[in-house]
Amino acid sequence: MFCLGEALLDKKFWEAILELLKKYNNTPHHKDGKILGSMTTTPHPLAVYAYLMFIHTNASDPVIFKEIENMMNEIIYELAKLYRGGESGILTSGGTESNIVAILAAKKVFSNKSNTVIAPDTVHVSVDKACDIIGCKLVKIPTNGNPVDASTLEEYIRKYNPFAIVITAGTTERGLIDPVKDASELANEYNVYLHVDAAYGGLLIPFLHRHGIIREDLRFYDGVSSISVDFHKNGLTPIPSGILLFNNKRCMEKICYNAEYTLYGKYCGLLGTRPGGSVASIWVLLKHYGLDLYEKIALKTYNIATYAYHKLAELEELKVFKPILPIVVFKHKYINYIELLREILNKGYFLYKSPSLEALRIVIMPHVEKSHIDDFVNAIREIMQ
Ligand code: 0PR
Repeated sequence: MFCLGEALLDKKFWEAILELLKKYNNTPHHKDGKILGSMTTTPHPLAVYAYLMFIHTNASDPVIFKEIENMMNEIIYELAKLYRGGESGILTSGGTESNIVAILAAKKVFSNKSNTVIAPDTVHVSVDKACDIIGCKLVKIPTNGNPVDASTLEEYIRKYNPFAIVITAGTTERGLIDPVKDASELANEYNVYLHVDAAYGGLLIPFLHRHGIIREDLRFYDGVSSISVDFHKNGLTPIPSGILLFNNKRCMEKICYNAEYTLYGKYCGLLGTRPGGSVASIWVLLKHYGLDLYEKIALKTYNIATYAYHKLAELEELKVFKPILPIVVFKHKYINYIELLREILNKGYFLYKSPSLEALRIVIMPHVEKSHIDDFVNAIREIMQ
């Protein structure tokens, strides 16, 4: 075994190791306020501590690591309160795996339907990936950058007889919220699997709705089969930590495979070995702070997004889209957005694109402060001078 023993006390040993690591330690850090486009953030120190404490554990083995299983059950219990339903779920590596697994479950539950998934064209690329892997056809509903409307959704259900509908609660490029309740009613009426991709919006929407900031809510309305939510986005836990919740155990059983050679006898989901540390990191934050932590984050990020919106809107040359969730999208009225992005990157900032709007995307994650926005707006002013 790697027993460091005496070496740990040896100053020279540490100097050598640090020297080695430092060569690669020039990555940007979220706290510098320059990473403004990515849905990543600095994990909470307690979450990191818990992750490290359970770093040796495998969340796919509830026999050896039954404590992880118990933590997972408590997480699901808490989330079931938030979403008012969802009796079972698995840890995933994030929104991509969650979408793939949800569509796989749907295909197995509704094997009598056509081999088609329908989704608004704002859907995340991982759904294209899922259909490629599973071998299904993905029909995208044109939305013109708006949440899908119920009558169009119904028209597509009638036309394609899909086995699954995927809608998004917090779209990647703009933070739009598809109508979860309307879609759930249609899913019920037409007996179709409805997956709600809330990878980004899952920890924001219920709280912003509660505070009257947004109209849409996110819950297990009758007809919603699964909801995915990523804790490594607004949940302050280390990557990878996604959760896929199912409204009933029968759906979840569909994505479990026999593995008789293991003590548990089966594996659920896409991954085999998966990090128990991720479960521990979600659990410790939920235990210590409760859902209040996420409520605070939702309100803080939303307020800063509103601040950023107003600050950017002061610049006449920009067209700024009003934030729905804490995503601020903007474009220059005359300069092409790719060209503008190049200038912004030259200033040391990292933004993403919203290609469907030919615009740029700022995601206000928990690490973003008002002062970061002020500095960024000054950088934009300099570019435009
Ligand atoms: N669903 C939605 C709505 C998302 O926005 C994303 C990720 C996913 C699913 C997939 O989640 P995972 O990346 O956890 O599998 N949105 C990230 C973003 O827009 C995707 C990303 C990831 C982008 C890595 C770039 C990158 O390098 O920031």
